[in-house]
Amino acid sequence: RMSENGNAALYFVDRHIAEGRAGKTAFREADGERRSLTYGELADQTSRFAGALARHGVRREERIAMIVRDQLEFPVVFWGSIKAGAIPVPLNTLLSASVYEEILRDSRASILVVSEQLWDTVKPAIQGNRFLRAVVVIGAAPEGCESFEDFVAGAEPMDPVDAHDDEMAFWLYSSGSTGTPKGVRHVHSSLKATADTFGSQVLGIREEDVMFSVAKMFFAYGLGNAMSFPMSVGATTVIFGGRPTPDAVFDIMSRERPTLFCGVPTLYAALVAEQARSGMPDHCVRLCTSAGEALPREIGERFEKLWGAEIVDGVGSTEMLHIFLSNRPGDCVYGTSGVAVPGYEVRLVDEHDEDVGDGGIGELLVRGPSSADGYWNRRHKSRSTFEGHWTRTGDKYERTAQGRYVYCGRTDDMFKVSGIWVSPFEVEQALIDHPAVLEAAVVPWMDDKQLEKPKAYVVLQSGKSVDEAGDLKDFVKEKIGMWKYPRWVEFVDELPKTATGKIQRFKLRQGA
Ligand code: 3SK
Repeated sequence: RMSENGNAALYFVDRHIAEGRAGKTAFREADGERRSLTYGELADQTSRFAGALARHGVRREERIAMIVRDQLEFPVVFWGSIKAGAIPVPLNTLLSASVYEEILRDSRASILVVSEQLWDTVKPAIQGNRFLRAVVVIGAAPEGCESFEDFVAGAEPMDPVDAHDDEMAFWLYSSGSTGTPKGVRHVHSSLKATADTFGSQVLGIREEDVMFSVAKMFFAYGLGNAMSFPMSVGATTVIFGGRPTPDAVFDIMSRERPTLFCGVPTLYAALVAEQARSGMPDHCVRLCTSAGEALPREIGERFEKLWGAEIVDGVGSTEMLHIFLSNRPGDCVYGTSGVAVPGYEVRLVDEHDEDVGDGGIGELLVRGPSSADGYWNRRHKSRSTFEGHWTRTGDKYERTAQGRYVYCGRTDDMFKVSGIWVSPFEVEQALIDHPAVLEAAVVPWMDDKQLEKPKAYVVLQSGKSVDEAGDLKDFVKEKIGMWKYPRWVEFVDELPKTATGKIQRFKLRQGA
């Protein structure tokens, strides 16, 4: 488009003033001082933050790194940067100093905004960084930093700069399930594209909704759930900066009364287990979503029975910004990832890029309006991931005769036993069906003949035990077949996971 301003902040923030929502609560905190922010205050504070960036000499396309917990300043910094034409780069708040150091160097951010609670971790990461011109701390500013309050004090409000729909708006760093983080570059129109597709046509989000997402806003799943979807319709988001334990979630359900809840499979499993101990919370959730990894059928079914609300399980990626394959409210088949979200197309291909028919397993490719523009400074990886309009997901799927997609694992997690492909995910599902098992991860393990066989790492439900590992082996043999059962079972307290809940199987593999 040539004439209209495509700056995403106009649609998500300033439009609400013209539409009479200045007094409506956009965000309210469920912890700390329990502050809240109306759409009017958000419009004003984001304009002032944009003005503060300009006053500090920040130019268009400069990166604003954010190591910010879920708190009111998150949307202010994110949208304020977009208004200024700068590029907000929200980072996972759980990373180590060495990873922050690498990302800050890679992104060449000129401003870093940090929550005070994270300062001790971040401090060593900025020593020797030549690109940063200011470090802004939300809270009390340590020496050499500026407080957020001082940074914005007296700044002239700035209107959203003219931007093209296809212009870079923000980056997210994706670590995938392995490897070093890559900057994923997204454009202004992508946020609206995900709100118009998954947000509106699957979730059916509306102005009266109150959203609560346990996935934090630095993560693409949380960014859509807690920011762009509710802001696309003028709804309210409950923000929680702490760790979403089942206790904390139960408390928020009854105190804050969310109508939409976005979780991840591990949490749903823990909520079901918690419910058995402490009863049901008083809640008014009408619909839940799950992503990050496939939701085990058993957990979905048990949760829905207890809570009276469906979990719409779907799959998305940082590269596609949000969910592109999903179940639908009123048509959830647990154990599947559903079908393509309206506006997206998916294909399954074999190792020669030939289409795979129903019942076969292939890599999932997706095309749709929110795909990233590419990775920052990773030309090779960009070319092998974004192939024309299609994006490779690295996930293996099977399409059933009913046209639904069933997750089979990552392309690099699959392995062969006696010449037959085994999906670790299928073995994990079988293990999770055992009443004593909370979670499981399966990886290939070399036997004494140097042949690969499945090995399982198992977390038991609290207070439960199995007589011995042999019980589980027999259980799996009976459920899914002789060659797939885990030849070794190791009981562990927890599984290694990414911040977004994906099991890091590579950490469990031999020699990893
Ligand atoms: O992991 C997912 O399924 C996901 C969903 C939405 C956005 C981002 C991701 C990685």
